[in-house]
Amino acid sequence: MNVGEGSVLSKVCRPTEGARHITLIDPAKQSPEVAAKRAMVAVECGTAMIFVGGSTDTPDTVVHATCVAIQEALELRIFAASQDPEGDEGRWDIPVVLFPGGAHALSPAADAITFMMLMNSTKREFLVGEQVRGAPHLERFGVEALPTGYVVCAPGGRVGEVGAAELLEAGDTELVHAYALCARMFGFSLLYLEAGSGASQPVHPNLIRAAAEVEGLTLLVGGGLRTPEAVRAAVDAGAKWIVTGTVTEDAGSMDELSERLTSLVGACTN
Ligand code: 1GP
Repeated sequence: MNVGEGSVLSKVCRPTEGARHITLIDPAKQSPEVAAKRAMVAVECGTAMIFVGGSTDTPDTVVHATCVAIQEALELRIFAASQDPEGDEGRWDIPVVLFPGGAHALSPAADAITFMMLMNSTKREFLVGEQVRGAPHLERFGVEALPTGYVVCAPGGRVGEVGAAELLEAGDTELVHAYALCARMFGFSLLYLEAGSGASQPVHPNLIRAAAEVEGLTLLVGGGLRTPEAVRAAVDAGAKWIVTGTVTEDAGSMDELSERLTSLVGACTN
């Protein structure tokens, strides 16, 4: 729900102390109604952006229904806040951003999309093929593209396999630095270091640190971040956005979700 002034990109790249938190909702993992409930709990806990996507084989109808449900829930919260003298409408001004597995997972109801090149893929499809297929749809939808370099690091998980990525290992600091330089030279604004959803280990802080040395990119880090300590290590190394998905899906109740997200969001700034 991008109702404020300015583009989503300007909000995403705004310099901040510490990092901000993104909740990734995979439309394949729950109904649109449950996705919207989870997203609202996440915003209450301080998450600053919602990503919708993840799985590679979700049809766009499911992605769209999830985006619509989340946007409607945010609109209701904004309306409620506008009726309350002490309400804070800005709190609910949260971008809903597609994080697609391919050109099939798009929706006009999103505010923006991480328009990604999987930079260390060995397949044309993920370097530029899906992007060429998706671009005309995005143009028609008027969904803002956030130019993003996407680099998959070990262990890499399913995205590493499906994306045929040459995984970066913990010691590949020069290589990740070169990828970051390359991303900036392509004109990308965002660089996303990914360990894979549900990864046993998150991206090694040395890789984050080496990528963060390159100025002019906003650094996102995700995959396997489950504890405040792991989040803190990523933030200390230079991550500006922390992405978590599995902790949201795994939570047994909305209370448990709230407890988990509060501690992870807190670790982004403390
Ligand atoms: C996946 O980085 C995200 O693209 C989130 O990973 O599910 O491990 O939090 P998790």
